[in-house]
Amino acid sequence: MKILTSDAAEMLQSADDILILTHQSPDGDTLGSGFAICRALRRLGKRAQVVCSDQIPHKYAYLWEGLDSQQFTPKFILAVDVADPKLLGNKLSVYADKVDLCIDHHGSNTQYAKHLLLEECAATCEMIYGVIGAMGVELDRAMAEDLYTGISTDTGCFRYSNTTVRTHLIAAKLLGLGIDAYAINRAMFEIKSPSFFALRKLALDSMETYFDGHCALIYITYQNMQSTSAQQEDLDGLTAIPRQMEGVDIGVILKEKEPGAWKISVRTGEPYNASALCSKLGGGGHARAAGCALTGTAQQVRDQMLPVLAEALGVSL
Ligand SMILES: [Mn+2]
Repeated sequence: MKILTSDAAEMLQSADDILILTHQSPDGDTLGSGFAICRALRRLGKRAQVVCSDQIPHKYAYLWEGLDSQQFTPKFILAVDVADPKLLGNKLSVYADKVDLCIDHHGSNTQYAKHLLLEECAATCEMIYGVIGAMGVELDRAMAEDLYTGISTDTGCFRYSNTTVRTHLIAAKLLGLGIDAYAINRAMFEIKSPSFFALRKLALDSMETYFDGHCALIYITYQNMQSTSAQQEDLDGLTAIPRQMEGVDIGVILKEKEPGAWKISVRTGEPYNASALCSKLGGGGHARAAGCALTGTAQQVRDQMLPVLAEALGVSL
């Protein structure tokens, strides 16, 4: 059932022993939302704890600074920024049909929770800002850092088209609480591990262009991942690279997940349909971003891709 911000605030005010679920492969928005609301609930004297199926990357550690871990049997289950119970991941899947309240900004939310607070805005943290206010809790600097992190990361540092007047107004309020936005944005967007650079170097070296530069391919082999000790987060932004080169209409990333098993990600510019292209290889997705799975050596996989790419561009191989 869909509810309003004031209803969500009332529900949380009368709840106790609140378990806060975040989505797998956690990002700044799910974590910022979770820890901000956790701090607000604890301020009201309640027990509350944020949990995640996956290990949280250490760059987010400041989000829960000063929050100790609490053990209790949950009486109320809150999910934040989780559009689909599948996104809870393995460890939290036991709560899939037990969520009392979900606060989320994805239009694709599957309405799995008993109560749903849904607004299509830039970040769940924008909504949490409203819920904390409606609960009558005064924001402190730590909550402001959590909320700013989610808003900044989900808007690509206020660059994406989801950024609205309200996004900036909330961010301005948070800055007014004395947070160090420069340090947050540097930690979220600039600092990368040595593995990230090692992997990126190999990825750029592997780049190939086809069809008069209208198509670019990048390979990340299983061996590349092993030799650079790269983690999932070190792949950040790689799928965008081929399309960043001037003149490229179709960008392809070929990532070897296990020896001989490849995950292909395709990014296209208008009018090329990535989903239609990938469906010819057994995959699918969205008009501008889609994917498929192929097997073989790098060369064999490329040889399966090229005719489909040529057809999509309307050129001969
Ligand atoms: Mn989000």
